[in-house]
Amino acid sequence: MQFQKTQGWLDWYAGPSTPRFKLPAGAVDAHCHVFGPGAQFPFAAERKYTPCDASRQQLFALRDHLGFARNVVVQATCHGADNSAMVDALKGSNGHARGVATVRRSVTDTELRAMHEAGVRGVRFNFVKRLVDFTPKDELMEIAGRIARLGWHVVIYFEAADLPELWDFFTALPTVIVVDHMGRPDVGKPVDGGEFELFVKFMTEHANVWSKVSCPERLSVSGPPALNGERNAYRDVLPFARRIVETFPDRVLWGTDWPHPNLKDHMPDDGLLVDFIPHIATTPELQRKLLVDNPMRLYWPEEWIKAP
Ligand code: 0GY
Repeated sequence: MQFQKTQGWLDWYAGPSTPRFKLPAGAVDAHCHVFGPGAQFPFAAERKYTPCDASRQQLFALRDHLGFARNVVVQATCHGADNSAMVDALKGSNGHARGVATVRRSVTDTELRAMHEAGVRGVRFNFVKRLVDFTPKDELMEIAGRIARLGWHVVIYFEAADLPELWDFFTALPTVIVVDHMGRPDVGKPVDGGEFELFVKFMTEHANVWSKVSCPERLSVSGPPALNGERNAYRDVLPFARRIVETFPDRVLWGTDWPHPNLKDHMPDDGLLVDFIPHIATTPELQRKLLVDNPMRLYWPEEWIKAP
């Protein structure tokens, strides 16, 4: 099937630079997606955008170029609850990728078990209104109860302003919870202001809550490297990410977010994104936890060997 990309869609950046920061051995890109290819894995009828293609082969080429060893492939909303493209990526990864799925209440136990076999270890609940239609909370809670039995976790994606309303639901979830992109703080507000303090309190009071400290390119208002000419761009995001990494070093993950859906102004060079990491995780120990120990503990616990 042929798909017409959403008008103004920015394709992922071909020819990313080689990062100056050398990733630790065994590093995991814990948030990335595949899109189609649409001719093989058609996009969902209920999607809110139609992306460019971004295949598993292209994802794995980027992984090798940047120096990552593994990926966590998160189901993108353009595929709805049809996890075929994501599962195909896991199956083609030689055990080097795990996945996070989107499922509906109608998913069968057999389907869940097949996804587990393929490497799925979580489901994503998305509350970002421009990306998805509303799903009743009782349906999500029922799904959470079922996937908890498989040892999976729940990934949640929401915007900072919605945390107060979602708090009771999130804190009732029975699994590990992984928050996408620090709950999308407004980085124009102070890092010690009320909005981000609420997110820190969420993580402080609930030891089952983890956070991805990813997506500076999505959160930044100060602009991309092409505009300020530095490899450590997106400076306005630094204090937020650094605070989460330093306060919760054992509950943070990092990912490229390749192929970067819905960016309107610029497409980041993924090599530059990797060079952002040592500015938020400033010691080798913090870097090892962020990039190796934490994602391995969550996604490959059977292979994770705690560093001495
Ligand atoms: C991200 C962010 C976005 C999109 C999706 O699944 C998706 O469509 O996650 C976004 O538009 O903010 O994490 O990829």
